[in-house]
Amino acid sequence: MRAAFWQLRTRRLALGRRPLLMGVLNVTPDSFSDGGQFLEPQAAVDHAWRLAAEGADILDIGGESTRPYAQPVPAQEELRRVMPVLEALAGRLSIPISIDTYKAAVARQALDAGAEIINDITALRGDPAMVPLAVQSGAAVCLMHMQGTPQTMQENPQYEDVVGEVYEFLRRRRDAALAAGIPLERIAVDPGIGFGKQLEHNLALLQNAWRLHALGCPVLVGPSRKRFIGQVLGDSEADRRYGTVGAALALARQGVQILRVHDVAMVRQALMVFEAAGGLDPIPLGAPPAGPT
Ligand code: HH2
Repeated sequence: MRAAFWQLRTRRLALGRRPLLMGVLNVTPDSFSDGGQFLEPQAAVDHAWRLAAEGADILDIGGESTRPYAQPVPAQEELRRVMPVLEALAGRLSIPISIDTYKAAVARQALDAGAEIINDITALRGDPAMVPLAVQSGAAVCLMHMQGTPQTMQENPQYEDVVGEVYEFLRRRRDAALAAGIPLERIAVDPGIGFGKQLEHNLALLQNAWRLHALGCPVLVGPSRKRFIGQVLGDSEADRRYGTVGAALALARQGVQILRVHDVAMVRQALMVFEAAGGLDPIPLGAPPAGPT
């Protein structure tokens, strides 16, 4: 059931026991945790190299913040932000590049410049030209769940059964992608932590991420530095990198194949030690310690 690889445009990513890391590069003035830090193309390019050196397996480049209440950015502006960075990296960086956009005009130019993955927070619903582009280009796609839009999603989001509803949504979006001609092996699914969810919804999705393996696609989750961490701690000012590590370990234990994170070195170190210390092994609860009989 658990997908063992993700087919990208020109290569295949093997998905083992330990999750791969998708490093986040936000070329925006207003992203919630790192807005403005990498708006200068050279700062963004430098950060991309740093993420790769820290062990990122994928680089996810975005030119529009989708934090709650963020205003949409015209495609021209998004392109102006991301293309110089993509052009400086493509063909040089050895790890595959993903473009975090729901606009086909942005994805098209990014793919032309060498990107391999369309990371679409609208699960290919945001722009009618996105599905044909994904089919024709052979790009891999990440389909993410969101209730509402970034402008409305945090206005009292409601679910009867958040895990079941997110699963059903991703199943329907997967089936729509398949029907349009995107092969299963190119599709990843993502429960969309923080996108139209309250604390209880985010926690239920984190606890039940393993259920998404039944969709037959790699599972990608983005808990990095998100608000639920401060809510768990009861401290909105806390340094959320540590909580991100906690979420990453919980997701690794459930076999989640890809984690989208800002702090690649920190999460990678935690995952490597977690694996070495048996954190990914089944726990033989109740078994007596081995010893002389
Ligand atoms: N989260 C964000 C953006 N893109 N893509 C996927 N597939 N999954 C996510 O959870 C996800 C995502 C939001 O985080 P960030 O990019 O750091 O912030 P902003 O949208 O403010 O740029």
